Amino acid sequence: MLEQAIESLTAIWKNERGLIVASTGVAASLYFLASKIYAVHEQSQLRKKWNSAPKDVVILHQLPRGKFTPSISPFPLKLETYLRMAGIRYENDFTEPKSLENKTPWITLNGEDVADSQICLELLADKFQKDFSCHLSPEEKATARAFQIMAEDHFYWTGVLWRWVYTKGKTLRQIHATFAPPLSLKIPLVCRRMKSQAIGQGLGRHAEKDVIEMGIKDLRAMSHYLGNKSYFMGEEPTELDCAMFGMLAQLVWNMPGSPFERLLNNFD
Ligand SMILES: N[C@@H](CCC(=O)N[C@@H](CS)C(=O)NCC(=O)O)C(=O)O
Repeated sequence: MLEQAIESLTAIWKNERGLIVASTGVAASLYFLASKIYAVHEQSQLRKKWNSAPKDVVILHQLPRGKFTPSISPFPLKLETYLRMAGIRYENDFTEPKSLENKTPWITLNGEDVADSQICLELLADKFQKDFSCHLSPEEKATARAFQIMAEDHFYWTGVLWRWVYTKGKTLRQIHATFAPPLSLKIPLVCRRMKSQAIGQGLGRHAEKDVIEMGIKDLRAMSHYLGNKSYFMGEEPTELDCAMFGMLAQLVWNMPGSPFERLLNNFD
C-alpha cells in the first residue's frame, strides 16, 4: 500500500518537474526568439538610416568615445583624423562598431560597406582626390609604409598585451567615457580574446619584459625618424601621421602607468 502511494506520488512529482522544465524551456526559447526578431528589426532600421545618409557622406562605425581621446582604439582614431584632415563629410555611428570581420572601424559610403581603416582611407583618398602622400618619392612612400606597418602590426600588439593581458583591462575604467555594464562585464572575455589573438600574431608568446623592450625599440625608432620634423614625412602631414597619431595618442592619454608612457617623459 505504502509502496504504491510512494510510487504514485513520485510519478506526480516527476510530472510536475517535467512540466516546470518544459515551461521554462518554452519561455527561454520564446525570449531568445523575441530578442532575435528585435535584433533583426533594429539592424534593418539602422541599415535604412545608414543607406539614406546624404550622398558622399561617410558613416564611420566605431567604438563609443574615450574619456581623453575620441577613440581608445588607434584604428578608428586614425580614420577619423584622416576624414577631418581631408574635410570629408562624415557622421559617427557608435551602435555597430564592428564590421562583418569583427573589427573596428568600418564605413558605409553611399550604401556600400567597407572594413579596415587602411582600405577605407585609400578608397576615400581615391574617391575624394585627397591623397596627402602624392608628393612623396617612391622611396619616401616605402619608408612611410614601413613605419605604418611597424606601428600598426608590431607596436600595436605590445600595447594590446599591456592593456588586455599584463594589466587585465584595468585601465579601461579610467579611459572609457561611459564605463558601465554591459561593457564592464565583458572585460574578462575581451582579455581572453585579445590574449589569444596576440598569441596567434606571435608577440603574445614572448615574456612580458621582452615584449615591452620590443615596443620601446619601436618607439625609439619612431622618435629618431621624426627627429625635429613637424610631421613624419616632412613639414606637411601625410596619411602616415593619421596612423601615427591614432597609435601614439594611446600611449600619451590611454595607457596610464605603462612603461611606454614613462618613456615619453624620458626620451633620449
Ligand atoms: N587592420 C585593421 C585593424 C582593426 C583592429 O584591429 N581593430 C581592433 C581595435 S583595437 C578591434 O576591433 N579589435 C576587437 C577584436 O579583435 O575583438 C584596421 O586597420 O582597421
